[in-house]
Amino acid sequence: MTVPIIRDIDTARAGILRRMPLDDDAATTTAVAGIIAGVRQRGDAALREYTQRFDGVDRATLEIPRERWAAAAADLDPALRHALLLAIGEIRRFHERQLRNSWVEFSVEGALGQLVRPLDRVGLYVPGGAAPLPSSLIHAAVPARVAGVREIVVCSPPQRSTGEPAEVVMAAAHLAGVDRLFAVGGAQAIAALAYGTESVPRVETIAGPGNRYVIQAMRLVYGTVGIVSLPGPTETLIIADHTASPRAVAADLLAQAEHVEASAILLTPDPVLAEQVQVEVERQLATLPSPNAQAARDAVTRRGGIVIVPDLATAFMLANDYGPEHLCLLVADPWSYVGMVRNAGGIFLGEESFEVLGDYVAGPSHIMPTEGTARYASPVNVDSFRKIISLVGLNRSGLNRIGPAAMRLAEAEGLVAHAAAVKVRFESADTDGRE
Ligand code: HSO
Ligand code: ZN
Repeated sequence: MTVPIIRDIDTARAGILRRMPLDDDAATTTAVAGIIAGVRQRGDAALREYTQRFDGVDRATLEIPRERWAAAAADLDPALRHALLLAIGEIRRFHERQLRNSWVEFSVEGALGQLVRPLDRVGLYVPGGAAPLPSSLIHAAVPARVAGVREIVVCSPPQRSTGEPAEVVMAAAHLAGVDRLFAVGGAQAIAALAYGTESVPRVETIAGPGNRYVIQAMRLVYGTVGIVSLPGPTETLIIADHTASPRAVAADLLAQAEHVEASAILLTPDPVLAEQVQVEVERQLATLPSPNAQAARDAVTRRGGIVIVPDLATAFMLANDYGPEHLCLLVADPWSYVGMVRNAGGIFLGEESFEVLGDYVAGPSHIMPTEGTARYASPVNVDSFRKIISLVGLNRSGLNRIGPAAMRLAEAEGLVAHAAAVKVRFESADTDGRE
């Protein structure tokens, strides 16, 4: 099956633009709840048992010593090491620009303000599996480091062949300045980070992508621990006009389509481009190896396609309704459309600024909101790892102005002791109980 061309907007809306809900089936939930209970009750013993069962690895200790990841970084292919360091530098610089200061505003009534404080300890999940993604480690660890987090703990499943996370993941942990690394994956890793075990410390918040077990575990432990986001399969929506290169459009669709369960969609007002891209996608698909080609074909045919829209305004309306993780603009003067975008994880502007650069080296975290959560959520950023503490430092003049209103509101709520706490401030000093 080739990538379909959909000529009717309602068909597109009812189909590829509707998103099939990800089935969080009852069996997954039951299995995950059992794993979480096991880790809560039996700590490391349960972690070792699940690691044996699910990863086929029997480890006496779960933590990977620092010297081990330092060695992995030292042994890394120099070009790969350089690429990781370049990416880390770009990500750091981008996130440094996000830092917000604490502020205190003084007036004759005293002061109000807010402290911005980094979280003490955060947990990052890095998937293992067939293709471990070191980029996902650095796209979470660097923002956390820039945020000022005291301790960054990474969990990543061990590979069956080595009993450790992939070399390149360990090397990335070293280069990104992670503090601790555990060879634990799956729902059990999320449970360990949420509740703590003898060896894995409990964290304040967890970030990172994962498979359906990992994501379901995040749902179930949310509240006990912060969860930055629930990343689902990656999504790309390209808006292109007659100025776009069919080869670049097809390449960008396929780049994201090769991720597991991805979706890749093109909206264009140009029927000629639509057909050229359809041909290009086939041509380029033939050059991909297995299993990437199968995954990519699946993404562009079953969960994606090309939609012909009447005009670019309609394309942006559909894109806003869909709220893609990645919105790629391959149109003349892409900057002129930025004001129209309300929902997207990231916007990629122009042919030289495509999403793969964002996946690795552009600077913003590639962990972006999926499944339409861009309606309310942001990419991973420094504030994912920081919190605000409010400061209230009023003086007598402030109290005089707003205190009576507090008292009246307390009375309306029947909260007598609240009202009394205001009232004593207005009673004379010689009855206040001081010596
Ligand atoms: N496009 C993926 C991130 C990624 N791509 C990692 C390559 N490696 C989700 O945004
Ligand atoms: Zn990608």
